Amino acid sequence: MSLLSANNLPEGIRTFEYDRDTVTSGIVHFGIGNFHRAHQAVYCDDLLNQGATKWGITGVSLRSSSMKDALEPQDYLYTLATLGQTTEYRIIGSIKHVLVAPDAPNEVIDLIAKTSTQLVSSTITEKGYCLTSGKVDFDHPDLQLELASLDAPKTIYGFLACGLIQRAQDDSARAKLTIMCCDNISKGGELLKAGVSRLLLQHSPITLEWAQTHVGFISSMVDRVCPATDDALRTSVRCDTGRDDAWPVSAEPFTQWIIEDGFVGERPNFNQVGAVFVDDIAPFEQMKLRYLNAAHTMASTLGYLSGDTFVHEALLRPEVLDFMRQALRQNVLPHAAVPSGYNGSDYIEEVIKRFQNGNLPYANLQVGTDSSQKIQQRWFPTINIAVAASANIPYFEFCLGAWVVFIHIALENDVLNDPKLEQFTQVETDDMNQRVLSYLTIASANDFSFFNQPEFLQAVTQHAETIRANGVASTLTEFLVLQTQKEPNHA
Ligand code: CS2
Repeated sequence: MSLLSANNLPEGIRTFEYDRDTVTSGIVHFGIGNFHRAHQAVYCDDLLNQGATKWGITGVSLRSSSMKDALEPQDYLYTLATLGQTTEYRIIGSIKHVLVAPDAPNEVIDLIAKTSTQLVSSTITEKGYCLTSGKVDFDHPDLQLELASLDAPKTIYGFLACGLIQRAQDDSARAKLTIMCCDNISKGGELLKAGVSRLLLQHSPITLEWAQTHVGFISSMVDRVCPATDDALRTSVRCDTGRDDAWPVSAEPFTQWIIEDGFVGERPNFNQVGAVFVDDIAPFEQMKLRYLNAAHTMASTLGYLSGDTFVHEALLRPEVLDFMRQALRQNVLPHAAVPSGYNGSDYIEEVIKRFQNGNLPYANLQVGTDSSQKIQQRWFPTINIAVAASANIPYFEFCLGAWVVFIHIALENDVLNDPKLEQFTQVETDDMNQRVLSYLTIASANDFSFFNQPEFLQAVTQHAETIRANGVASTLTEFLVLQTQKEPNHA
């Protein structure tokens, strides 16, 4: 079996059509994970196929060397397996190199400073932004270290600040740079600007001044469901392509990229390969987070408690499918507008259809990873709006109760993967009301006004108690019977 290469591929295996030796890295991307490799890197591969050879990618890993270690021996090529009704394979060549920031900090800084770099983007997951209640938390230990000194940057903010300080030595138009967030967070570009600006104010006010005219911070809405890679995928790739790929990636057929058009340097023509540039990104971020991502966390939480491994298995349960659909229709749709040209009810059905893809092994525990950070973006804003409007949101009362039970059981099973793991383990009480208050506080719910509504919290506790005592299936069924009686449009 030969190592992955783009030569002599079997019939039907698509590969790139450009000479990789002519490709330069106009893009530096923080967070070379599966999502980036199945999303932005594919749009870049399409651009490179059109001859725009300056839009290759150098990846930066802020923590682990595992992706570099896996891809370097295969010259950073990898296989994308698109899991529709059939599986389609494609060799992606847009990633030219990967740096591991802790091992090569100066190379990372030099790359950000290099004027041939025109775009820095990020998929570092919610926890990578050091947020509390959706804002950059400058009390975070890593940011405290960087406020004291930029000699050893640790966060994306630190590396960007160091790179801009170096880049600011060149005052030309070539030095203009766009920094783009590609994570599932609201106003990600503004968060990047806030973190970088605070460090520049501390360490180089002159660079902060320079950045006002030379650096643009933008957000984007990214969408493609991409499961974690397992040995089953590696085996499929080996059998179907005749190549060994150390770290292939799989994804659903659907892909979407909406980009805030605030570029200040050169702008890759992503709109020529399926992305859309918009002036106002907020409606798209809101639709993605409060419909798709909110539903993903609902389905995966109920699915895990039901004993299912994957999201599509959970949605084979009528009670889970009905809950997710009605939660979106009854408790999200009235409080979260969708962009003009979109229909919320249609979007809900499209999301459900995508999640029901039985060829897409997306694990409930993968969605459950970092859930203390995710629900702040996905659930809390809608809850806050509804509670402030004195609107009933029984589905959020239920799924928040289910989330509390998920955290507790995942802890007992030693499978909880969350940046607040230590705090969760320190909650030792038999009182469910206390557990609810403690877990929600750990998830920063106390920063939201709904946390001061005792009726809401009592309902959450009651559901948590019943789910813990009777199991999720019967509790969910009873809940839905009640809701069906109350909701004339519950269909
Ligand atoms: C998922 C997202 O794991 C998760 O939290 O909800 O990664 C989701 O698959 C993507 O946002 C889909 O675009």
